[in-house]
Amino acid sequence: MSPRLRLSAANLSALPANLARPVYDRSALRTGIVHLGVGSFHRAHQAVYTDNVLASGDLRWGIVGASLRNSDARDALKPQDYLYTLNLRAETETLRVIGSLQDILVAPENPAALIETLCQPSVAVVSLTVTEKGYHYDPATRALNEDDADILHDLAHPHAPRTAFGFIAAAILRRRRLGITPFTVLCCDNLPANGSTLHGLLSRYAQLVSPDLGGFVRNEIRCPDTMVDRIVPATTDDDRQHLSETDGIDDRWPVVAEPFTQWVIEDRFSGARPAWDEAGATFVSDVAPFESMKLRMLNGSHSALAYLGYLAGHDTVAEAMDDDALAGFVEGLMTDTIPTLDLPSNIDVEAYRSSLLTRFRNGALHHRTWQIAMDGSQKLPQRILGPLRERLAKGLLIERHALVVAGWMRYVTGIDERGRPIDVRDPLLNSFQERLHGAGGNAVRIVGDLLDLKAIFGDDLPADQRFRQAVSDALSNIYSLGSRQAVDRLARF
Ligand code: CS2
Repeated sequence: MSPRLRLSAANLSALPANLARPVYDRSALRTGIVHLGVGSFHRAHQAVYTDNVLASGDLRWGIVGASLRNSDARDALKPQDYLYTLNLRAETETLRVIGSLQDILVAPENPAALIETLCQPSVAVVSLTVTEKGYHYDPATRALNEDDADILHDLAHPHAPRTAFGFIAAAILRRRRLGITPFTVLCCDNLPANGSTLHGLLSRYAQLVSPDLGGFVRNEIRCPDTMVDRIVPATTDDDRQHLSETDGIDDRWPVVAEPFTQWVIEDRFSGARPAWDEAGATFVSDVAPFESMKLRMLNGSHSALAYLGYLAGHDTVAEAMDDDALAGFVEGLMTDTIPTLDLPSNIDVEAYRSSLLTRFRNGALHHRTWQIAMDGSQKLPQRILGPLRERLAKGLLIERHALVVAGWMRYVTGIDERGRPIDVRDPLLNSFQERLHGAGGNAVRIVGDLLDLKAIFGDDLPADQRFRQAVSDALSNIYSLGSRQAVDRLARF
């Protein structure tokens, strides 16, 4: 085995030959993109498309990342000059060092530095992967949560904000005063109609800063819609060790992902943009059909595998897919979802469904059901309740979607089927705990208590008797039969 090398700019040329690496002059990069939320997904997706653009010779698009919460990414990546390894795994494995990330700013340490970087005239795109909860909105109505402590903080402290909205609004205001052209704001999170949702929220936030800024954001700032896709499990110590032992590379934060990647972007930018289309992305005039197909088919199935799979004792998506009951259920759930979609033209939806099943079976990825189960209150509305509403309106059966809702309810009770605690992570956790106090395993009571959460279910679903009944029956089955048996009954019908 070759001696171990610490990943860094100085060591790039000494890396093993099987590793692809940046072929461009990183010291000549300009900063064209500021990205908020430099987690693993961004580093396995947009940063890779951008690395391809840089490799084609257009050096205007270096990325400065910003962490809005903690310094972990900066601390891990700074000593290695922000280089990291992308490890794509399926039957085989490929390794590539990505060079598009130039710097990471830690916003809480120095908010002014982030605002200043956002105001550099070379910055034409501000992109975001801050996860669903980073939008501080009500998923059922898509309205800004104006009572949210962080939003109130930012309105009171515009020069030292905490949220993406606070930073972006401060930069838009300052650029406007300085006569610098506005940037495009690009949402890369799994929100429904993600660009227009972001545009509505940002406009509302700006309106609360001042009516003048509100009008400017509404009329002048563009937020194209995007559909982003690549399965990227959280990096583990085993992944680091594997890279070190197998390839001799010490990388403090490699990213492990599946080979598949897709990015569909609405071509509606204010100024210049990277030629991501020449780097594998697709530009279209309407992203909506791609986005709802992906959110409902892929992410909806993921959430089903997460709650029902976790309860059935499966640690990863691939393990859950090895269980015939769950695999059959998810296939059926997708069959039920298809009639709710307004499909992109030229899409073979059956082929799309079987490609998703194959991707979920990728045993080389350790994608934990617990990871996907996180923040369910922010995910269920677009993934499961959207298609469920449409099936209700069409008079179609809703049993499978209702079982996913019941699985989520069972999961957020915080105790698994063997009586062990579940580490539930969700911004509404306190609300769940208050509501469920003393509910025990009483399915009707749990359903009643949780359906009152209007931010998730809106006003319509709790008032719908078919929905209420289907979820109560499904939860009773989970309690009486166990989730695996409850799933098995609906796997194929
Ligand atoms: C997953 C997504 O964690 C989750 O909620 O469903 O991160 C999923 O892996 C990606 O959207 C795939 O593109």
